[in-house]
Amino acid sequence: MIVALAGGVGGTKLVLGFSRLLSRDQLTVIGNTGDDLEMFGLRICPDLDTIAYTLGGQVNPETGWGIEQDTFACLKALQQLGAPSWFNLGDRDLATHLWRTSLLQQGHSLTQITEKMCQMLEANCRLLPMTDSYTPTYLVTDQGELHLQEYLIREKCRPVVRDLRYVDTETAAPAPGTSEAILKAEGVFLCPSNPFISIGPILAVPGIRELLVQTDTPVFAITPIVNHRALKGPAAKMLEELGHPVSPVAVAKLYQDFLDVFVLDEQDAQLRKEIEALDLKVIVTNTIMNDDQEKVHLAEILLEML
Ligand code: FO1
Repeated sequence: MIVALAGGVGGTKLVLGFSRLLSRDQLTVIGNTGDDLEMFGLRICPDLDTIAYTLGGQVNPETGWGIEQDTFACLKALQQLGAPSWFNLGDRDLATHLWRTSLLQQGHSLTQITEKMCQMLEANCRLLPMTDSYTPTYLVTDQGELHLQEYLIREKCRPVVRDLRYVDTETAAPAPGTSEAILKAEGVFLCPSNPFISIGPILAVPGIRELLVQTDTPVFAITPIVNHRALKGPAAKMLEELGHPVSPVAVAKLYQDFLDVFVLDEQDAQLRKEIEALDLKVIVTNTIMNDDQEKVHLAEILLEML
């Protein structure tokens, strides 16, 4: 059994690779819920949905999030009413948020709802939210404090990021099953996701980082930075604005206290020695996953190395 820590679209590529090689019982995914937002009274969990839609074969292949061939009639009607419409909620996607919110209101936990969703969508993994609590990520920027989705979508990542706040994580507990999964795992993989907004919120849940430090299980991180650029999203911009070099070495340092193996892209092979000097093992391979075959291939290499 392996555990993958994953954020949104980038991390889900590797999760899909693992899911094609392993059975549901062999793959536990701990998903970031720091991206979650509450809008129109609905609880929206973009990263959990991205993973479930992708593994269930429903995801919009053009965006990597949302549902394939979804329509936006509700969004257009909201626009007409002058309601906020910067977050593109599709009609079918809205069904997920309606269903999830009503179950939460009836007292079901996010863990239970996510398990049911994966079962109904036939998503081949055990998907656990990092916590059952609502712990949204806020960014302290030159334009004030913004919810992560406001920064990503409404403000198109333009504000300068000064700091991050993982709101209410101090009192949150890891979701049931997460700690046991990490302790039982033969390997833990940090997917190639943004270290600040995708992996950072998971590590901020009290107990998760500590477990990774304590466990003898090998912990791998796959680089989200290749050739000075982020594979997806604002990771490079954030590294720079938060005072780090835009380099896989900076990402390795963020995880150094618990990491065993860093997976570097072959385009950055010259950085191997610098990362080995952090007392980490280094694997150099092609980490760019342009199609499903490459996703499965990287997953295969990682499982072989394990
Ligand atoms: N990403 C966008 O770039 N624009 C959107 O309007 C948008 C809406 C959206 C709705 C539901 C959902 O599950 C995801 C959505 N995403 C959208 C993706 C999401 O903002 C991010 O990719 C993740 O939160 C980052 O992991």
